Amino acid sequence: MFKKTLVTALAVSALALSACGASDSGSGTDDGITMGFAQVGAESGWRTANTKSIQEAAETAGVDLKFSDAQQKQENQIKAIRSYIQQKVDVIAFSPVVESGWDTVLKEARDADIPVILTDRAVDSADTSLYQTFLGSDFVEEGKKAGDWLVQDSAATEGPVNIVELQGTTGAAPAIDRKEGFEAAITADPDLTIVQSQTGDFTRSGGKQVMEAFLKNTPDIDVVYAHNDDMGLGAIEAIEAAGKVPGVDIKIITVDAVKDGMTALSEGRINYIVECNPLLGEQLMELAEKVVAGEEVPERVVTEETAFTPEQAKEVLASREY
Ligand code: GYE
Repeated sequence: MFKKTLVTALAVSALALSACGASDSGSGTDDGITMGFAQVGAESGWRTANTKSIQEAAETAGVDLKFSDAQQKQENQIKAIRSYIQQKVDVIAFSPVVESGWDTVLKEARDADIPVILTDRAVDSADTSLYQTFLGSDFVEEGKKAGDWLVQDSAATEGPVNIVELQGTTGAAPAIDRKEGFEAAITADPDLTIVQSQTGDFTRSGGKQVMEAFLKNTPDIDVVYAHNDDMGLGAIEAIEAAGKVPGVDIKIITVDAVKDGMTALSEGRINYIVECNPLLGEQLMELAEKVVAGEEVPERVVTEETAFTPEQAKEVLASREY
């Protein structure tokens, strides 16, 4: 805690210096802060909604946002963060594409007295003083909710239930944690087995391709567990092309609850969706302003989420924002 306060105190003096620099160069607003945001990419409906939320919230809060899209490559994110350090932004926020390999660049930010906020995805750095706070979902809990639903849904079924898993990006926190939570939950029923598990990189085309291969090489698939809606939607295309009925012949569980996913759920083509909230913009701007002002912030801010059945999807679909 003390360390964090010290770091932010230093950041405030850096702000005073960089504010002079900013007015000299004519960039930035007079009293607003400058944020460098290194986004993962544009891989999914979730990501599109997340980017929009961050851009809109920055505008509302008067935050001068420098935004970059890393196209799901860690090296691009590291480059973006280094350029924000060079530009002497007031705060850096980013959603790390994978968990590992951030210590060097985070130390560079700390040496430059620029505070860092993690949003959406976590890093696995042992030194948690490298960032001020982490705003995002509990992905283990999401995986657990998905598994708990399947345990309940399969309770009446006799015999083995063969699950294929479409994992998110290899090494990404939501892929690691959603797998872990799901696996823990399904141990409650020994009939439930993951018979295949591969990454579809959180994209629709990735989900489709991997599902096509699963359908060819794996007999008797009962359930698809996809780490996001987009991969589940890709799997639906593959299942239909193979002459099977998604949601009936093969049950589908996904995570996110974006509009396309919720539409498929309301039609019974997906059976259950665990919600993951992408609308993090407003909370991020609030945290950024506090961090730059040297105020204390919680080390972890967890997003509140629910889950949906087809009936519930029908009720909320019309009012779904994203
Ligand atoms: O579930 C997926 C996206 O990190 C929570 O990334 C996010 C995940 C989200 O590509 O759709």
